[in-house]
Amino acid sequence: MPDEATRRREALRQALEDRILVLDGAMGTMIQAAGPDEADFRGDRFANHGCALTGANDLLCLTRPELIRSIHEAYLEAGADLIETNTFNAQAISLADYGLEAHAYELNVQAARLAREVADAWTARSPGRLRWVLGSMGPTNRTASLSPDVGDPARRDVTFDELAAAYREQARGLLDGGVDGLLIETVFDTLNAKAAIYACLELADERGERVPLWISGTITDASGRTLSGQTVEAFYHSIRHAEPLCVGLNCALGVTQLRAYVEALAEVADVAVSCHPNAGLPNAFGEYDESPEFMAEHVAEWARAGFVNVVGGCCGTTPDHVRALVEAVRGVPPRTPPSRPRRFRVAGLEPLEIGDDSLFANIGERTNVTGSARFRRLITEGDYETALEVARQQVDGGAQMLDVNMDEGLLDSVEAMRRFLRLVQSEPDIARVPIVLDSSRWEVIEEGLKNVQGKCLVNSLSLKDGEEAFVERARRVRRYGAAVIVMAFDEEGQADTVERRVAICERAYRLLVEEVGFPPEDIVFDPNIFAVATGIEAHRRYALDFIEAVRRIKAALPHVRTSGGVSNVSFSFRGSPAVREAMHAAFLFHAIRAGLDMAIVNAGALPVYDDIEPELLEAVEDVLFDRRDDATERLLALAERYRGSERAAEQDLAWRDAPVEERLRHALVHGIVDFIEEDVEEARQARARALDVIEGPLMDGMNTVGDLFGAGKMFLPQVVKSARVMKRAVAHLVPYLEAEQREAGTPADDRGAGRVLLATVKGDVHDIGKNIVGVVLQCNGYDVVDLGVMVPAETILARAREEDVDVIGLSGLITPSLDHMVHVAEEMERLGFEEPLLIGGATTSRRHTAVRIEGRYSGPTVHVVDASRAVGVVGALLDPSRRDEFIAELRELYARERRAHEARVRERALLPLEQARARSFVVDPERRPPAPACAGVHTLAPLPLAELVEVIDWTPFFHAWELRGRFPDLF
Ligand code: THG
Repeated sequence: MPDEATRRREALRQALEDRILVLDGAMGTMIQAAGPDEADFRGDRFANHGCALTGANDLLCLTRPELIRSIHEAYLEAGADLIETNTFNAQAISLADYGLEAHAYELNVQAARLAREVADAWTARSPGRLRWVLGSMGPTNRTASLSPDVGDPARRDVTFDELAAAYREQARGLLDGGVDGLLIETVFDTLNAKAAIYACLELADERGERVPLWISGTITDASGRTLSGQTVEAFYHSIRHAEPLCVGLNCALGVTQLRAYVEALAEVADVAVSCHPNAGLPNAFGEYDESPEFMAEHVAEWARAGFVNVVGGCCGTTPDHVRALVEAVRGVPPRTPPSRPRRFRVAGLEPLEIGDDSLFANIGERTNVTGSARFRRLITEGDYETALEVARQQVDGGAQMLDVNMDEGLLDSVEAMRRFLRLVQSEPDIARVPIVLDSSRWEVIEEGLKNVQGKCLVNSLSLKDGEEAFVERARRVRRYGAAVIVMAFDEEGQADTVERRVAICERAYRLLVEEVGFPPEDIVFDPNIFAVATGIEAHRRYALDFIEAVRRIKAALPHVRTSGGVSNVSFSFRGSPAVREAMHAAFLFHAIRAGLDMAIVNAGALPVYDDIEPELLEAVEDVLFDRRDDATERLLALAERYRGSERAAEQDLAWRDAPVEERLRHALVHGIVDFIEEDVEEARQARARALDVIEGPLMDGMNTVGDLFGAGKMFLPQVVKSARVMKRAVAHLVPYLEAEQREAGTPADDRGAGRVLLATVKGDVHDIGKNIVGVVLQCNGYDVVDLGVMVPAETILARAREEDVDVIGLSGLITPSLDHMVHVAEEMERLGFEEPLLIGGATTSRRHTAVRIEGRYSGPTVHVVDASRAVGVVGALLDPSRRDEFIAELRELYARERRAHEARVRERALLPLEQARARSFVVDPERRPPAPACAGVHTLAPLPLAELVEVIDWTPFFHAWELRGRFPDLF
């Protein structure tokens, strides 16, 4: 490549760090304004073309080059730093509409040359200031993830391979014509974009060039998702492998509607961020109304808020818009991309992140033709609809990813993989979770990669066929943008000692990281779970050795994750589900403590560790830990007793004899719905009010669930079941609660004693606590506006205005919710709210509220410890005679909390390291909660953690960055 071009690309990278750059505005609007007619489109060259060409805008580069040149001129004259080639539709797939597909390459070369000439002329006039050309690559007129036919959801208009071929040709033309980068834009389907990325990466590799890629997605409506259903964060995870120079959003919405999404993108993207919005939404006449001033005013605010590195315009914008944008961002420093920690991140329609010690993830195993006789039958019989239900059950049962395996001798596995995954993509409840592509055949995995828009996990690669094949496939996996499971398997076979397991993983790690450039956080090692208690001497240490291998791999190989197929361990006990499930729960309990990050499990069928009968647990752990020579015999003998019996948790009805409070707790912990109505009814009749049942035994039961989850003794699938029981219990009580409310006297108007908005914040789906608060408030005469779960800040605040609420209550159970709450508080401040803000949910605390939230919002901010306090708090806030005093006391309390916090931080900082260690549970492995409860992402551990947090401000949990700086080795 000529030096001049390399220098320009380097200068572009540098310029993005130095200032906010301005991209040009719409090409289409300008062409329309010039009003070319059919003869213009045709020119001499296409005078005899077989079909009408009006609207084939890209063709004008050949037939009316002076028009396109003048548009580029106008934008550069307005001050744009970057112009886009007139090639939005110039690939064979879209050009086929005009019978122009044969001219794709030529069109791109010409368009690039044209833009290059104009840009270079401007650069020559002011050599200190470069102008760059981006090759525009639109989304095509077909979509790879959606069916064109409602009757056949597995149908597609276009395949990944067709898209990749068309994009490849387009990219080749653009590069040959001299563009400085490729802009894959207006991405409404991430699978289309992934095909474009695949083509561009492959081409760049072949040309030996480092081609800057720029990827810009489109949010199509107020759902905040792409047309194909991804959230902004899931979209970013899915295209991150392009290592883009810049990622952005464009088109579809105007500035006002786009703000929240640009902000969300700016939060997750560790590269430059761009935005080129429409001039508003098209009006009834298809025109765009937002004026240059209006647009510039908003964009200036984004720039000052630090959201953007590049701004520009899309449909409806003109040189005047660009001129206004140039003024708006002049002198405003560009956003500094955050450096994000290396984390395992995959995505379906929604993102999934696994951080250090933060989250253990279940992968549903049942969508596997070799692992489930039922699923195999459904697939071989072609009953895909019922097969989809198997997937749905896994996700409903708490699976956070889905393992899909079609390896069956008599099946066309490639076709089955394609068909099933396409169907999954059309079910939003299932497609929500990332897909694990499980096959021992590369063609099947590759077919999977070509049919899923999200970021998948490939299961698996190994050194079985030697280094060359391994490296080659890993390169391809990377180009498709997937993470990878590597099995501890090499040319000699599958590793079955700790040493071989670790050695193979180390070798694979070096190859992946050093030779392929694979990001270590995208690597998951599976050091082989084999069956124990097989009667074969050599198998006795299999479980122990797996766990030890996990420990060593995590210690030796930075940033990697570990996984395993848990049901393998219990193969010897087929026919005895109770024993198998006990083995799985016990195995997981210990493996997670050793650092296991994810596992392929039967998500609906994991008993609670503490529930395993002590005798069975001991026998199971004797086997898993190889504690006795006769461990297998003893477990087999015990299994006889369980053989054919129902599952452990359900078989024994002795719990029915306990007092009703105990029964309710039992039902909640074990997720048993069978008796819930009768038990709740019994409890209700023994109490004065239905509300007392919620505030008493049901809340107690949920607290037990919280404790067990916090201690790693329950897993997310089980907590999901508990939530169902709770919902059924509350549903039974609702009519009584309503009657009590009526008796208490219906308030004068429908606002009741006041109107309270409740929402579980964005990113969080947990709503039991919030629902209870809602019920309790309603029973006390308040009008509750419940927005449900996963509610973005802008929705919360828009509805709060609309409904004119008196109080806003935010709920959340997982740690990232804390940040979202801070964000809502900041937004309330920015938008001039004054209403009280209530904070509640398992990860929230008075300390966090005082230290991180209260200071961001001038209105009253209150942490509500549990649902039973909500009424008291809201009552005090809305009673004019008590309000001021209550708020003054609160402010004093929180100020004290902050001082105490600061004192603790200071004290820690002054403490000699040894003492800090001695006082800190963080460095004490025994007292450190196991993975699921650990801070970072998922935690429901209010109690043990709340106590422990008193001992030290645990960084990920409370974001105590101060400590991290001073005691780097503590964290
Ligand atoms: N590592 C990785 N991938 C894997 C495995 C692994 N994929 C496949 C497998 N192992 C994990 N999945 C399963 C799925 C089901 C069972 C075991 C492992 C299972 N099935 C019942 C049985 O065979 O008894 C079937 C019962 C039925 O037909 O319903 O146990 O280790 N990376």
